[in-house]
Amino acid sequence: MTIRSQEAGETLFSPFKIGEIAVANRVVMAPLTRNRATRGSDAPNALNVEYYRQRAGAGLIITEGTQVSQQGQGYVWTPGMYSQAQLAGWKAVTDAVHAEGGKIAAQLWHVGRVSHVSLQPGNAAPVGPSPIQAKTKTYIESGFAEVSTPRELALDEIPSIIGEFVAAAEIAKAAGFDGVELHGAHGYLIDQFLRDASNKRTDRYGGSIENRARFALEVVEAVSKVFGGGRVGIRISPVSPANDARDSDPQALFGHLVEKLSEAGIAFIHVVEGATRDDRNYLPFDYGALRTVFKGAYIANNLYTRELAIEAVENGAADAVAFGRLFIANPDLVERLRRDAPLNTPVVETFYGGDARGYTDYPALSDKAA
Ligand code: 8OZ
Repeated sequence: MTIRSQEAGETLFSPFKIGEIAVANRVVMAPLTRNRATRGSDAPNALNVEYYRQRAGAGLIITEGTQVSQQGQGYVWTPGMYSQAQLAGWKAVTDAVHAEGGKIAAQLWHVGRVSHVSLQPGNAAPVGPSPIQAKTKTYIESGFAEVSTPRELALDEIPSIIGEFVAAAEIAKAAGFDGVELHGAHGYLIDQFLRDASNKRTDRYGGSIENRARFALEVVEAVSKVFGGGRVGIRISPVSPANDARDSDPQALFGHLVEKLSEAGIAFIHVVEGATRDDRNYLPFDYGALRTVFKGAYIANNLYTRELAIEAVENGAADAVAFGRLFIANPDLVERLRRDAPLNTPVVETFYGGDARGYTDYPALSDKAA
C-alpha cells in the first residue's frame, strides 16, 4: 500500500474535504439497495426520509443506487432520479439530513444488462454494450429471476444515455444533494463498458482500454458540468466478480481509468477492494497504485472493521472509509465507532424490500440509555 503523507493527527473522526464537500468525519455510509421506494412512482417516501435522517451522523451519506431512467432499473422498488415525484421525495431526504448537520450525495445508476424485461419500458430487452447475457440474478415482484439477454446499444443511443445521467444530476442538484456518485462498479452499465468480457464492441467504445473507458469518462465529464467536478465521484470495484463482471487485465484497465479521472479533476474515487461482501483478498490487486495516481480523495470500502478503518486513515492508505452493512444495523455508527461501543447485528432477511422492520427500527445507543 502506498502511504501518502498527511497532517499529523488525522483520524477516522477528524473533519475533511471530499472535493468541495466539507465532511465532519471520514466515515461514509456506503450506497445500499433497500427496495423500499413508493410502489408505482419509485419515489422516496417518509419512511426513507426517516432512515436517512437517522444515519446523518456519517461524514457523508451516499444514497442507494437511483436509476437514471426506467430502462436503467434492474430490481423492483428501487428509487429513481428522473421524475418530479422522485425529485420531491429526495428533497425531503436531503432536507432531513442537512437539518441534522449531515451531507448526502446521490448515487446515479444505470444497470445496463442486469435487468429483466418485466422492469423495462414496454417489456423490452435491457440494453448493454454487447448482446451478452450476464450470469447473475435480479429480483422482480415475484422473486429472484435470471437477468434477460440484453440488446446491444446502437452507437447513436449512447449520447442519450449520457443525457439521462445529466438529467438525473440536474434533478439531484434541484433536490439539494451535496454531490453525486456514479455507479461504476458491480457489473452495471458503466462497468459493462469497461470490461472486455462484457464489451465486445468494435466502435470507439470497445476494444482498447482507452475505448472501453470512454463511456465512463464521458459520463463523468457531462455530469461534472452540472455539479462541478468537486462534487462528483465514482464507485469502482476493480476485481469484484459481482454480476458477472470480469476483465483480462483489471490493473491496467483501472490504472488508465483512474489516471483519466484524476485529470478530469473529480472529487473522489470510491473503491470496493476485493470481492464485494466476500473477500478483501480475492485476486491480487494494487489499490495503492490507484491512490497514488488519483489526486482527489480515496474512499475505501468492503469488509472494513473499526480497527482496519482507523489504521487506513491514520497511515494514509485512504482518506475516508465507507461502511455498508454496519450502517444498516447501526444508525449511530460513527458514535459507536468513536466510543468503541458494541454494534447491532444486521438482519439479512430484511435487507431488500419490506417495511420499517430491519430498516428504521435498529436502536441507537441513546435509545437504550433512555
Ligand atoms: C444488492 C442488491 C441489489 C443491488 C450493488 C446496487 O451491488 C447494488 C445492489 C446490491 O451495487
